[in-house]
Amino acid sequence: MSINNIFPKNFWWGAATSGPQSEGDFNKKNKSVFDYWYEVEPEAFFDNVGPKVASNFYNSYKEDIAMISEIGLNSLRTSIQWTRLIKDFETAEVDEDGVKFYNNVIDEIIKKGMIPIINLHHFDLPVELYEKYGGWESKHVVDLFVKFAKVAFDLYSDRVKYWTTFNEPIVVVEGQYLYEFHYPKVVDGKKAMQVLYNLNLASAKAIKAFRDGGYNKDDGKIGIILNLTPAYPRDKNNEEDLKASKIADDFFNNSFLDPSVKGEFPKNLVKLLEEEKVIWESTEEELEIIKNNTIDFLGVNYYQPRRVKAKEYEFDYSRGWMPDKYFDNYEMPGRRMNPYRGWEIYPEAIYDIAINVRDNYNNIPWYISENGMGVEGEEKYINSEGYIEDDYRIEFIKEHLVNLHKAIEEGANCFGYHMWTPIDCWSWSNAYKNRYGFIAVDLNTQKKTIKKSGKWIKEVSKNNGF
Ligand code: BGP
Repeated sequence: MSINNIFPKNFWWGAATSGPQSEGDFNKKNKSVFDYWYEVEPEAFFDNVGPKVASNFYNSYKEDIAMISEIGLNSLRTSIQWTRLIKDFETAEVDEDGVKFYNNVIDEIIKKGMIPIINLHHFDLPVELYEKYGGWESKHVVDLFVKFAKVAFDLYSDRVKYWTTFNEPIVVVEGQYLYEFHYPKVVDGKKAMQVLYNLNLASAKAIKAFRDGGYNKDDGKIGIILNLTPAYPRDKNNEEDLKASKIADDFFNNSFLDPSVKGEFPKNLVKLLEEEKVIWESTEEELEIIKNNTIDFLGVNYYQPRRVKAKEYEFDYSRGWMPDKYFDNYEMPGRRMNPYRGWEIYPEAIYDIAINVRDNYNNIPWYISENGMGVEGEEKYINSEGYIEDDYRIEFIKEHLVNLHKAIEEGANCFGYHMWTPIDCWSWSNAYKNRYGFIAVDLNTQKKTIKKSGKWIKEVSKNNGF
């Protein structure tokens, strides 16, 4: 077999999941906003399935990690649930069962020869902190997050060398404060911008705590996971379209990428928010913290591009100011879609992201921390041997990897590729509608079976390419 795409030495072949999407709420003493949302509005979740059982990782982590290592992965990301590790959020007093559980998970990952990457926040704010303080609207919550982060570093950084502060923080801004797809479904542009700022501050403060505490001494590194959705203009020769795409990029990508890598918010964004009188409250001291505590490495989640055009109609202020004042979404004719998720498939964007990071973000070390394809009704692809033949997923991965490989050959500093997700897991309000895993879960029995893509990735990992 000839291998056309060889990846750099020690490349991470892995996959990502999160605490709230895999563990289930077994023995958890506190509730996240998702646990709570399911309690009060179960019909908001596909087939009324909530996060209670998820993929049962709390109970089956040993078997699950064994399966994940069986498909040849050398690295695995999950997250620590704030609501599992911490009993009292103000004092950061731990819950002993949570401490033990994450100890076991981390030890097991390492025992199986994989690198653990541990994330601290995957949309799962404790609901108590929303009720008391308005969640991420509050700087007190920022400080409570830092306390939680310190506890996690203290407990696990002897074994965990790769930490990330947040997964897709812009989704918190979009889902909770602009576009109503996550509880509490507030629509408030000004609050949204304060939350955006506070999340950046929380990340920087956690990074500071990591370095001040010396958790980086023994090769420990800390980063952030951002979902980058490059904004492509309808017509790149049309100035208005181009302007619209630049503003969309500033809002949805650079608003976290710039502070995380360069320590500063994009100047044009700040100017625009000042003019609109929706700029966040900040202090000199906080901005210094953001400036001085940038990331060691970047995780990029890439699923879909964003296509925009100049505004066609005057902006409707009925719900107050919104970023959408400056652009309209553009449905490009002929675009390739994943119909189950409603996301465009455009593998070339991985190359564009890589070149952007190379040229405009100091070529910082980074990896693809999520990429994947959610498909509904995969049981129809089960073959006579009893496993899912997901050739569409293999094709999807190959196309993305070819683009990544090309960028690496041109100097992109990418050290890994992680799929969303190792084992089919619970996906927020889509619950178990679309499946993403290398390994399937039968929800009735919790039986797990390796898909064809799982067998395929094992070869890719073994050969360090394909
Ligand atoms: C990313 C999230 C994951 C995961 C994935 C799939 O944005 O980080 O948590 O859910 O998307 O998307 P979805 O679950 O919405 O189909």
